[in-house]
Amino acid sequence: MSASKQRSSPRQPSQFNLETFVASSTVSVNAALDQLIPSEKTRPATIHKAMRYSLFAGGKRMRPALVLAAAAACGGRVADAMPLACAVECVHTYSLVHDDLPAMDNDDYRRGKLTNHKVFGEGIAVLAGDALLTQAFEIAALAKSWPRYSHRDIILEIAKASGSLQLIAGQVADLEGEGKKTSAAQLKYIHERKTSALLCCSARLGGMSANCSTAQLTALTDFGYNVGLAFQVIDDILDVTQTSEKLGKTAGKDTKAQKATYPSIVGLEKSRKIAAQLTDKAFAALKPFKGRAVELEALAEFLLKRES
Ligand code: GRG
Repeated sequence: MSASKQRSSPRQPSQFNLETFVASSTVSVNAALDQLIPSEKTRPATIHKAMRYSLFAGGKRMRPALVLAAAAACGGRVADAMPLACAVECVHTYSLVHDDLPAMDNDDYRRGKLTNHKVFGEGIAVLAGDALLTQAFEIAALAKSWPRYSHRDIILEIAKASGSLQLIAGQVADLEGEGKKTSAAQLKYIHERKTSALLCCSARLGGMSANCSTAQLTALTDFGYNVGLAFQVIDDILDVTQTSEKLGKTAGKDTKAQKATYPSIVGLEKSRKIAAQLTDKAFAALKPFKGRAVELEALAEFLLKRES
């Protein structure tokens, strides 16, 4: 059966409820993050307030959900995956805090709230981002080890996804491309790094936390890459089709900043088609799990259909 056929077949509601999975994983991730991040009263209080402000601003927690879903697909335990789910959310939140700075995207709203620098000032926002990134590595370093994957493997995984060849590379290309003519290939390069790398890393970390086999890790990489790219294509579409209220951030910013996006290069309809095709590929990648990756399948479908 083709992946698109699989996707269009209705799922039994009793089989798996994604809403319940995401809601309960969000509650557990929030509780774990609350334990892991120094309290607002810990000196210097300002930095911990700023870190917590953005971390608990109401993000969708999609990367942690991916970590936990990938762990579940590999038969892992939530407790073993949780530190890594928290680590990726710290990296993600750092990237948003820095991306919103006047020197980058210069945005006033994120997750429906004023951006970090609007509340704490630019200096503290830079430091809050730095501290969140550093916190991710501390969390991973303090996590318990796994037989097949060492702390070195885990730390490398996070470092590579957030480093100058992936997340930062995507941001650099994005900054340098503003106002210039961008080809579809260049745009794919940006999206692969700026967005897909951390989503792919999330899926891989979930598998690694469950001591997954090499074949499972390959499947999760393929899944994460395609879901990650689809995520950004959808993000581009939402930027031009949704309101700021719905998105919790300024809508239409990409067009205003003359940023290349999938809709601006290939149009809205083709963009939707590309996102669906990437989701099909993500589904196909899950074949080795023989139907046991229900959480990942449901997440991929949800991400394709999301409206914010
Ligand atoms: C500053 C190093 C550095 C990198 C910035 C993440 C990023 C790169 C820029 C933010 C803007 C953007 C469009 C990023 C692409 C990834 C993306 C769509 C982020 C938003 O993720 P969501 O929708 O956000 O999961 P929430 O708030 O729900 O967590």
